[in-house]
Amino acid sequence: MFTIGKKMDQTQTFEPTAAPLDTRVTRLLGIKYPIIQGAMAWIADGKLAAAVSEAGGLGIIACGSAPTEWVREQIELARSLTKNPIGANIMLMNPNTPELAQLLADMKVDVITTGAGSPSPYIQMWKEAGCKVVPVVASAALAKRMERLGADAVVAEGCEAGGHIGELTTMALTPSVCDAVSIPVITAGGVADGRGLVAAFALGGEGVQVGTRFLTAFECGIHDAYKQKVIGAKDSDTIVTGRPSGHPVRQLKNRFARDVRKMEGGSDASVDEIEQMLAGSLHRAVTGDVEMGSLMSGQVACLVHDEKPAAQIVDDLMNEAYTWCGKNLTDMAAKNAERAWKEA
Ligand code: TUI
Repeated sequence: MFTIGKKMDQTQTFEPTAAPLDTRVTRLLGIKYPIIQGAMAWIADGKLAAAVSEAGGLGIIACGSAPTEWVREQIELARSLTKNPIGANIMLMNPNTPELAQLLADMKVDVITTGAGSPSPYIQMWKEAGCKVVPVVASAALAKRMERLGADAVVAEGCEAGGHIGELTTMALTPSVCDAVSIPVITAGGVADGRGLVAAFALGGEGVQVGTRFLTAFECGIHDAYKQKVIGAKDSDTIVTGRPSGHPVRQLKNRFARDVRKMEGGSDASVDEIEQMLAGSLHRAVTGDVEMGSLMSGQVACLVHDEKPAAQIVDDLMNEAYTWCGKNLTDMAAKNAERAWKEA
């Protein structure tokens, strides 16, 4: 049983009901459900990660561009809140990556995910420290390279996702990556409910990574104004900035995103001016500036209608998926492990 405080003066109890689901991903990571919480920079801290891990999924602390000491504290916090495995994510564009990579190895974090680049230089060190290594990839070519270097699984992230994205949709990317590698593939980008989980399994996935749905978890510390923007979003309310610079980022439409797009679209703004505008934009959003902050979010914000405990988000995802296709989920996962979907 979980006791969850929504606000300081209010507690709710929540009884999880979903049966465990056995897949190669749950076995590899030592978790009950094949649900990984996406690493959202400035957002996914030790408290959110611990709530997801305690609920039977895998919570991930996003190192983002935070100082090394903050990351250490969040790992310690998460470990004080749950005995279940937890993960940490390194965003490889961060210049502090070598120091963070060493910290995660020293602290023997159960699972390390990476984004926005290739973690090749660090995989061996992490494996030697006993960490499971799960790079996020946006192409089959990178997935293949990661498998060769010893990755335990990959997250195939389609461009429906929020934040920094690649080019391919989830619908094309998951099966393409499954055809390229034998290790388990975890589908990300566009998954916010049980239908998304079933769809991910139908594409060959053996687990899902879910980010946007957790933005409105009670344990997610972003400003309420950001949460309300996610809850109010329609399917057409996200926009991608950064394509001209080669760093595309999906976020909710607001004045900031429109201004950036205008500057990118042939105005006289210099690269420096655009970079100045981007600096601190996610932090502004997280602290409540919903007009001039970057409200990173996936397209599935349109499927998020309420705030609830992380444990309930996990439980709902599983129960919806079971309602949709029951025990077939276990069979699909087993067939996906064998890449056996072409057999009768
Ligand atoms: O990393 C993410 N999403 C992120 S990181 C982030 S922090 C940020 N803050 C401000 C500006 C920009 C970013 C916010 N969202 N997702 C994982 C991901 N990785 N998506 C796509 C990729 C990816 C793309 C290309 C991974 C590898 C890659 O190519 C590397 C190679 O060498 O081929």
